Amino acid sequence: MNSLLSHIHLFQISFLALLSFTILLHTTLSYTALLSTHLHLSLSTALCVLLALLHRRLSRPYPVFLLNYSCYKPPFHHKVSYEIAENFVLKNSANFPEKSIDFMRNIYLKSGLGDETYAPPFIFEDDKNPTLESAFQESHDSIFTSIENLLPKTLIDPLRIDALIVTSGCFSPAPSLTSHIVKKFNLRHDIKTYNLSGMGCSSGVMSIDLASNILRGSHKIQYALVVITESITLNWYSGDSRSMLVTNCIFRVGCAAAMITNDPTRRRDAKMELVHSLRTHHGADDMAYRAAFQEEDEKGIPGISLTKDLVRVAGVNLREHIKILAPRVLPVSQLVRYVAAAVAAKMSRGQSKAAVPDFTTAFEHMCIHTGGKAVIEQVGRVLRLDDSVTEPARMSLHRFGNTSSSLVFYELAYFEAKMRVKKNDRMWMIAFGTGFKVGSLVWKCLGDSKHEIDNPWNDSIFKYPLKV
Ligand SMILES: *[C@@H]1O[C@H](CO)[C@@H](O)[C@H](O)[C@H]1NC(C)=O
Ligand SMILES: *[C@@H]1O[C@H](CO)[C@@H](O)[C@H](O)[C@H]1NC(C)=O
Ligand SMILES: *[C@@H]1O[C@H](CO)[C@@H](O)[C@H](O)[C@H]1NC(C)=O
Ligand SMILES: CC(=O)N[C@H]1CO[C@H](CO)[C@@H](O)[C@@H]1O
Repeated sequence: MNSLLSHIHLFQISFLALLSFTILLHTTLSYTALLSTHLHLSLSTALCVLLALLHRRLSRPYPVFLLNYSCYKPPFHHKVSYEIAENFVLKNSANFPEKSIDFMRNIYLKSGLGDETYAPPFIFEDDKNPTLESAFQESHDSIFTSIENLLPKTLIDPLRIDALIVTSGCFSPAPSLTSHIVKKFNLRHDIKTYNLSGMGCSSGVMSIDLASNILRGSHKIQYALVVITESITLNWYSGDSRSMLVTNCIFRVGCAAAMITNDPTRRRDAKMELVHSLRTHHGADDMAYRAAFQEEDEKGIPGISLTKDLVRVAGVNLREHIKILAPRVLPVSQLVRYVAAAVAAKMSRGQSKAAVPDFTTAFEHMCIHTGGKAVIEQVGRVLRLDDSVTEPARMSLHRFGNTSSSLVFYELAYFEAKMRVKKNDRMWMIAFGTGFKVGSLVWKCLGDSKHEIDNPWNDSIFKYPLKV
């Protein structure tokens, strides 16, 4: 960092020195030797151009790398099958109507979740009460373990972390989760911390975008630790309103930690470089705003209600989002075809199908939001992707459930466990969140995937992909 600083200072000083030297040279010489003026003029112009080029290179935004990441895998005994979940519901609510149980069973069986997803710790305790203490236990287990696993992989001392970003959608205690991490890992007292809450499932993508914004413009901040989690303990819904019961069926425990850096010398040992990021917000529209909402049911029991519009909202807003993203990522030939098709669709006044760019020409791999089966299917429909492209999303849903904002990293781990990543491959992470938000990250892979012992899929990858 210091060397970079002095580099820039040295450069500015030499720039000024050279500039004054050329002006001086130019003026004195033009008096004495009129004939050679031309020569000096072109000499000084060349020098200025050279310096301007150098200046542009040095003042260019820094590159942003994903150095390494880790995904939390809860202990083996926290796995839940449908039987365990149902058993829990029955014990907890003695007079739960039979039809609500049937409804949940139905949702669960159609949800695409397997029998190995992980439930929060309180489910396995004797009194089964979602207390604040058990919410802390869930967050601490997942956050601390992810960071402990990540640090040795990045080979950096925790004291070198300059910024810490934590995102947890629904659980926002005081002091914040960032403080819990600073305390636990004894981080520096001048660390910049950001805790993001209430941003839903897309906040994993949003927090990487935030990290990149901080890192691109600063030589003072070099390493940003990003922790992406959700605590579902206090979101466990105990009433019997249908739109809220859905959440118990699909929300599961998960957490990811990522180390992001702008140090160009780490390119060699980084996993990926961030090429683009895009966030769009559709909250001005009523239906989009209400699609997933935390509220109380008729009996005053709080929960997150998912409306029937959710899937449609995801589709409509995805279309808006890709209109902005496509020109930035598509190869020219595909872009031309897309524009031509869009014009044709417009001219035919809805007679022919809406134009959809073929994103498989822009990306080798896609980590598609695994919020739920219907959402994955909707993305596949809107982008006209075949099942092989949505496979990682469907398999992540089956193995880990809806882990909210961290889900795109479980998918990245799937690609790696399957050894599918090759150097220079392009990877797209796309996520949706309450609000309603759509977020994209576009990465360039810097190396081939290799066997990693702590990949969260390490004990189950051989079972996947499952046949539908
Ligand atoms: C990331 O961590 C793993 C260990 O889990 C290590 O094998 C790998 O070399 C690290 N870096 C990259 C770029 O994969
Ligand atoms: C997935 O879970 C998150 C919260 O953990 C929720 O906001 C989101 O609506 C869920 N996705 C779907 C499609 O249900
Ligand atoms: C899988 O990774 C975990 C750490 O996340 C490790 O404890 C375990 O030994 C690994 N298992 C295998 C089979 O590699
Ligand atoms: C932006 C944001 O979510 N800030 C939160 C950080 O943490 C404190 C304490 O937990 C909250 O009160 C803030 O709302």
